[in-house]
Amino acid sequence: MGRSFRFVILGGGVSAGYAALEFVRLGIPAGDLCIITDEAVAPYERPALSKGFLLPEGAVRLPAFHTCVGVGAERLTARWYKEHGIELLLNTQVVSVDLKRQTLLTSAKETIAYLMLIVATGARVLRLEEFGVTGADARNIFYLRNLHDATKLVEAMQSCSGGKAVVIGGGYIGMECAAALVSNGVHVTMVFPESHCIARLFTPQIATFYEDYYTRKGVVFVKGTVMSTFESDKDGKVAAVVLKDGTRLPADLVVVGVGIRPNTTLLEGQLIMEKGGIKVNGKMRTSNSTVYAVGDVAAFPLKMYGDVRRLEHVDHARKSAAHAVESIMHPERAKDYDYLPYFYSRVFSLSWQFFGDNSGECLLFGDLKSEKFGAYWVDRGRLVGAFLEGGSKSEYAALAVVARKRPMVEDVQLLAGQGIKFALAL
Ligand code: FAD
Ligand code: NAD
Ligand code: ISD
Repeated sequence: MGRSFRFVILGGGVSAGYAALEFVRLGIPAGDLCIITDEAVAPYERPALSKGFLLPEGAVRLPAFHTCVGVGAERLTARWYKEHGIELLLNTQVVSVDLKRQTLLTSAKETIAYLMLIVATGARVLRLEEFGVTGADARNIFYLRNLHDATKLVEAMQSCSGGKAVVIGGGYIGMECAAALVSNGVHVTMVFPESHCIARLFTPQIATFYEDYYTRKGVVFVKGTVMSTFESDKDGKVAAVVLKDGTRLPADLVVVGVGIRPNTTLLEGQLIMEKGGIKVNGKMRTSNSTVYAVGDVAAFPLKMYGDVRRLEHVDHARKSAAHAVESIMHPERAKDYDYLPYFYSRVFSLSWQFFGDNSGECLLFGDLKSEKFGAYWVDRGRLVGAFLEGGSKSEYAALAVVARKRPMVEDVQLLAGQGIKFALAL
């Protein structure tokens, strides 16, 4: 039998870092907490990997972006964990979990026992092979989920200046990596099946603004189609992307962002699952009372909208982690998680934030030409979601307030006319 801890966090990403900080804030004794991660470094702010990390100049590198600098809190380096008596097991994969025995087995063949487990395993990238694409084992095809991926992408980008990249996928990774590639002097073609980018959130009108901006930066969009094959050269390096209709796009490198799958495999058959993730209650507790789940992997009750969701964004990872720790440490005072969805992105000199829900009718406001515009979503007479490009700190704060309040809207045209002033006046 190996070691035993009061609390174990399975996974060492964003949620793990914010959970560790909360445990320390709430005063756990040294020796109580163990974090097990298959990554080589202490938890870091994953969003930096597709933004500051990929910049051609002044790029951020660890230790600068360890959690929890993303919210302006302490920077938790490996030393911080040591100083607080937290066992941080790096380069260690958990290969099985036995919820009945309350033990985990690691790739180092150590059995670790826990009283309380927090599952913070995040997600893995979907690979093109899973869509039936052939030739995907060629060199210079990159995915982006962790520091290792980002490091390889930076090396390839730097040796490819003036060359051609094809970006597969028009979601967050696709759009942020395309911007980084352009900034690094690489010519970019984007290929995705939808009729517009960031289809999970953007309306066609919002997407047109970003696509036009990218087009002016030289990006070529190939929409409404998917790829079928990669061609490689005699050295096994990717040479071209071949689309379903036979179009051949020459490529020196390819970046793929076609979505993720939550890392639930170790818990399947042991915990109740929902929406592709681990079902939790308002305390982030799973169907087993000694197990909590947080971040990308958790399907949680979204109190504001009365439904269950799984969110793949950093703000929820941070807050759900802190909430689980609060629930574990102070069950008597813990309330149900009452989350306001918050997403954002930054590309080139653009920056947007969104709060709430993108359901119902979308009303655009502001001036797209001046790069300062926004949108409200109105569902069954209520303002439920708010988006703003190029806002100030106080304007974004006002968006959060309006999305939380969900005021009734009598005249949608008046609301669109008022624009950001409506949120600021609340
Ligand atoms: P993760 O941060 O992915 O952490 C999971 C950890 O568990 C990883 O370290 C993983 O290696 C480890 N792990 C998994 N299985 C095991 C195992 N069996 N044994 C040991 N360790 C294991 N969201 C935003 O809102 N805004 C952004 O700008 C943004 N940018 C992003 C940029 C990139 C490149 C990526 C990949 C994501 C971005 N996100 C962004 C999403 C955000 O980072 C995630 O929602 C967040 O990281 C989820 O936190 P998590 O702790 O659930 O998972
Ligand atoms: P995503 O869900 O944002 O986008 C997936 C995209 O894959 C879709 O938009 C679609 O265009 C594309 N796609 C699906 N099937 C395809 C196919 N067969 N061929 C080509 N394209 C196909 O996922 P992502 O962009 O891969 O991002 C991965 C994760 O990282 C997500 O959880 C995302 O939320 C997170 N992330 C978030 C941010 C942010 O919030 N700013 C930034 C980066 C990453
Ligand atoms: O939320 C974030 C984000 O977008 C980043 O780039 O956290 C990181 C840090 O701010 C990086 O230092």
